[in-house]
Amino acid sequence: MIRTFQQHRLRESQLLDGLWDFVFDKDNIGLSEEWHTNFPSNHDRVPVPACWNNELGKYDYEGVAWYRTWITIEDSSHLRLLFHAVMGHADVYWNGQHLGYHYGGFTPFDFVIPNVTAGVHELIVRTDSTLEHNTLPYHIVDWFHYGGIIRPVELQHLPDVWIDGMSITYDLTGASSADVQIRLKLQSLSDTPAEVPVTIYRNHEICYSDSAYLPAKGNIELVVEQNWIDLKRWETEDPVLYMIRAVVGKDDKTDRIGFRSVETRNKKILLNGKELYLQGVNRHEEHPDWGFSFPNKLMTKELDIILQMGCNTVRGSHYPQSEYWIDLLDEQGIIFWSEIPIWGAAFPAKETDDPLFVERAMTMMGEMIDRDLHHPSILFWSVHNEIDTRSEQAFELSIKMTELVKSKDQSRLVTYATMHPMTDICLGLFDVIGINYYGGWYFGHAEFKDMLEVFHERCKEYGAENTPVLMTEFGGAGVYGDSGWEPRLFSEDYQADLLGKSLKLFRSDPKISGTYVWQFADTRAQLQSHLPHFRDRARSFNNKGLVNEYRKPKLAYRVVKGIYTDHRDPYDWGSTLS
Ligand code: ADA
Repeated sequence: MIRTFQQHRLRESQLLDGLWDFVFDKDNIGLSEEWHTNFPSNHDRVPVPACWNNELGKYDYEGVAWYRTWITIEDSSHLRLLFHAVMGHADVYWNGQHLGYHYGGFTPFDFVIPNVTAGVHELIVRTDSTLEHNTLPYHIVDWFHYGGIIRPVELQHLPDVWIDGMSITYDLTGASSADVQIRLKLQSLSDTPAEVPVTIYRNHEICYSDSAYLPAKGNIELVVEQNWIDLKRWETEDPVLYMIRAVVGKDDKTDRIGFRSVETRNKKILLNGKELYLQGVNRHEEHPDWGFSFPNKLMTKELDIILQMGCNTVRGSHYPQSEYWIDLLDEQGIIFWSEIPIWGAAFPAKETDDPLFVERAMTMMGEMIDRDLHHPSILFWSVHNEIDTRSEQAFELSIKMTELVKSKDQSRLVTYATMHPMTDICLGLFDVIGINYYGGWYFGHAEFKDMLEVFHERCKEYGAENTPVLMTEFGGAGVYGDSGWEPRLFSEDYQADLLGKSLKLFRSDPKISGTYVWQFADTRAQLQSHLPHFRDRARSFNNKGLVNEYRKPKLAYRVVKGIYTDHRDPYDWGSTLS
């Protein structure tokens, strides 16, 4: 399942899961016509959705690969192919005809094919996972960037008039009331004009009923505005959700929303007017056996482990995560930080304004917001991580990105994570500032205090004295199972000790509103033979996880849990500092 609930009851939809024909194209010689008529006979078969790098013999391949499958259609109909995520460059061919191209990795794209005849049809997808200086992420990056069709491909049968989009926004007008705007994008594939009934349900009760007129092969936007009363807010301890279902002629679509406000005041983040202290972890959606194709079943267990640790928030580092995962967070009242893969520790300022890179970044950001607009758990849209925010180029990019976000969604906070807290020139541009700092790992632990002092002063200089601050990354590596009596670097003991000390320090600073430990689980790192940048990644993993890659707890997990489940006021920690 893509979501934790059913999105269509009338629209027929099928997941194209299974084994697809597959071949690497190492020299990039493939031509569409050739592969259509003559797909190499020595091809392999791989599962979809999946990452090829999790299959034997394909561990380290980055580059072009071709996929093919066959689709049998019983009765002529209009089809919609919805790709939930394909890594990197994707070209899609239907019976040899190029349907289109998408660049990205974690966001969906679709194609509508009208009047498909009954019979067997060929679907070919060319993918290219190559990372370069203007891809997202940049080619030097501290995680393994798997290739493939990583999330499901959905085949939908569309009626003549179909719902191309439903967006729901609201303005709260009181504690339990809101002005709600529902926008339906309707498309007609018919040669004749059509009048169709439109019904909208809120939790199974009809709240709107009328009809809509669509010109032949045309589209319209239907806007329904209503005042809703007796609403319950989405709160972390009581995350009330509302199902909204539109039925238009023979088509339908269901989505889910929650009502809540978020704002900042005097360095605090307020949810429904109440101050939040955030206790979180950074989560890569990655596993040694599934790569980025993280199975739903494991997500529920992962969330249970995170909840048991006392977290009330997760940062989706460093790319748009599965809709299923965000649905689980909506249901559990867990706050989510969502971002796109602009990962910059090694990303030079001069590359940040490459027009193609900027265009790709803006597109991915826009697609992420469009996809996830309705999730109440998302409070933060983050536009970049650790780029050179001392530079003019990063300043310009930040302005472009924040403007884009605000033009699409004003109901959330715009943020980023800086690795230059003492020299950053972008501090004044955001609603919330995230700091990534590795005191006790890449430099001494004592440097945290000095850094925070300088940073707080600098915030005043940049007009950010009231901007909330989150420690978005800190930590150190601990290799699972390596424990002893002495806190050696890379031992579980060192990592646990470092995280305990760091959390206590941050909780004694009233100007910090929360923490995200780097990181929840160990993650596969880039191949060291391939990129020499991450030579300290023992086992070819980033070992800073609280649990290992198979989600087994390290000592640090128990230490963080002890702090996150302590019911004292988070700021009342000064006396416990050692
Ligand atoms: C950075 C980065 C993370 C990770 C971390 C580390 O802050 O954002 O993705 O690479 O450093 O482990 O050094």
